[in-house]
Amino acid sequence: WGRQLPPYFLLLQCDSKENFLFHRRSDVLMMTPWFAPIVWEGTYNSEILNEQFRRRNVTVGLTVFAIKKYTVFLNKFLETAETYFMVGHRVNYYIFTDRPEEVPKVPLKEGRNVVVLQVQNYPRWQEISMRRMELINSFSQQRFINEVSYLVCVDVDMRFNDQVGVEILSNLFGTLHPHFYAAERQSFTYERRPASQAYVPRDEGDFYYAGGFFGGTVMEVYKLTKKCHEAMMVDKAKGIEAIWQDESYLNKYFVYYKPTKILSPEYLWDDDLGRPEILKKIRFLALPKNHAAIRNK
Ligand code: 2GW
Ligand code: MN
Repeated sequence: WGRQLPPYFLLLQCDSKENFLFHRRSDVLMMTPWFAPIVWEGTYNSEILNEQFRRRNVTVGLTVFAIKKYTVFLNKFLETAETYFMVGHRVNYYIFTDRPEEVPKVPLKEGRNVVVLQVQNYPRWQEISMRRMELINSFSQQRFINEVSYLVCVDVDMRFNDQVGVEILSNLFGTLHPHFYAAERQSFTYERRPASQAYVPRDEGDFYYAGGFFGGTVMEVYKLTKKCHEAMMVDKAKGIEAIWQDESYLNKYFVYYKPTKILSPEYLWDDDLGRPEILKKIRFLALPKNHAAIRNK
């Protein structure tokens, strides 16, 4: 049964990394003012977390969209996910695509499945990106709710590069955008036109979150995607599209429905930004893409 814990005052005095309860960093913010943990390497114990989630026999759904030429990203994405994503846990990959025949056959470990979901293509790339909210929403209700506990919703033009495990899971989580994790609120690229449903006033907003990595329980992701999709439809009817498409609506949502956990930029990095000392791990990395060649084909 339980482990033997040293007395509390010893923990406070103890600076040793040998101590299995020593998990803190002084160089980064580890918790929001609403008591949501911010996940950085060195702030948690994956052995304990893995035990907790294994005991619940949790299944995690990873949603990814590969429309048109973006199927080229699937092979590296899936291969690296097999190495680093939720190792030792049950995983369903949900691949939304208009080209099911281009989904590569990647060897999967036990307890892991690929589910191909055929969807239509939209001519505008902005629409492809934004319609993800609608599709995740409708499949959450129809399917995901019966198959998985948590959803992780990510971009496909990425590779896993280090462990992404159950430390990310919580009711509702978002990821600090790699360009803005150290920036001031004034510089966040929220939608600033009051006419848009994604509008965030200058004196509101806590962080700037990335559109390419969010998730939570199926119920919370259902609620998030519903609100974001509805907001997009209101804007569309008025001929407005938010400055960063789905990312803008996501950021609006997180201002008023605050995430219960936040992932550091370790979970969505771009090497164009170098590799600052603060990053002990780079877990999920943007692939360089030839925009001209891959877009609007
Ligand atoms: C996207 C832009 C231009 C031309 C095509 C596409 C495209 C995107 C496509 O042809 N097929 C496709 O499947 N996608 C999906 O949309 C794919 O899953 C991709 O990862 C996602 C977002 O597009 P992406 O990754 O090219 O745009 P980023 O990396 O600049 O994404 C950020 O900004 C987006 C909104 O502008 C989203 O918020 C995204 O989550 C952000 O990471
Ligand atoms: Mn991307």
